[in-house]
Amino acid sequence: MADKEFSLLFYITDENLSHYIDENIREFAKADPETFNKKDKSFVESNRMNHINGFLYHVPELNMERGELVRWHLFAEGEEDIHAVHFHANAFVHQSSSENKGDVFDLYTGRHSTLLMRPDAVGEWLLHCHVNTHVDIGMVTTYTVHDQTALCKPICVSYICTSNTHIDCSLLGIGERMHLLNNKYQVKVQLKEGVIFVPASSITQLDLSHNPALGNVEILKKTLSKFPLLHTLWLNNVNMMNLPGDLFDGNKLLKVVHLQNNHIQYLPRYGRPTGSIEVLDLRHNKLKSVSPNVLVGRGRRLKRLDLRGNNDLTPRCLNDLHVDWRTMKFCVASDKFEGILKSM
Ligand SMILES: [Cu+2]
Repeated sequence: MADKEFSLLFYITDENLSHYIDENIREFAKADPETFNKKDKSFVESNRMNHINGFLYHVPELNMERGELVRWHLFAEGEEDIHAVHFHANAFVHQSSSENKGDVFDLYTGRHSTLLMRPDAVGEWLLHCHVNTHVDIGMVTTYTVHDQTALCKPICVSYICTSNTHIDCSLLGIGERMHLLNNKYQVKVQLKEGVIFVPASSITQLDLSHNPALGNVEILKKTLSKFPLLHTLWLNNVNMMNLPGDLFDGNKLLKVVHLQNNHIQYLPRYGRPTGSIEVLDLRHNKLKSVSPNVLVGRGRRLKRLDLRGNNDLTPRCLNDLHVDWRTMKFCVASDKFEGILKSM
């Protein structure tokens, strides 16, 4: 049993043959049908409607969920012709004598076929006939793949072990997350068995990504100070503009920090924030330069620095790096300059 089924009829309707042709000439061409040249080539062509299910350019309601099984029943009727039905972004499987995967299906007039699709590309995608003279005048639509999980109300995912508690709150909205951290800075976790409160002071891994409120340094500092045992921290996509030198002062055990997709332009001098940090993930920020002190500063524990996707970093900046290779095991720079770093 299919999760969803759609039937698409590819049809060319010749309105030159319509009983209403004279009426249409009178109303839309503002001409006298008795004297009007009905054999005019462009007039004849303009009355050939290349449609799907009777619709030109857009078939409504072609909505589906990511991952569900979709059956596309394709039919072609009318004039003898071929339609090359092209699905953008998602492939289908067609069963004939064997199983074939593809994204274009040749459909002949008078035939029908069923294609199976399990869409995984979310978005609004084109679906059209590839025959130029068909698609140009209407044999085209879009279909939309929704992501149902995005519509669900998310809850925190928790992994609680005796020595290690990981709360993943990256799917929550701002308001929900602020509620989550109550005044005592316990984290409220909804489990199947009921609600439990985990003291923030016992949490070692915390994912606070996608929370723009944390782009405010004061809020971020206050929040982080309640998690003294943090070992791993995710702060991806939080709108962070800079990385204050004292940001992680209250997190003396912090080893892994992910700061992807923020707007950080400069790192603080003296290497202070990397005091205990061993892995610093700064992918896709706006870094203009990296101070050597960040790499060899106090602590000297940094083992992995990931700078990929910082396309404003210049070769000169990277040449100025005095990487302490005794401790630094791995450094990836902006994609453009990877070669320079390797040769250092
Ligand atoms: Cu066609």
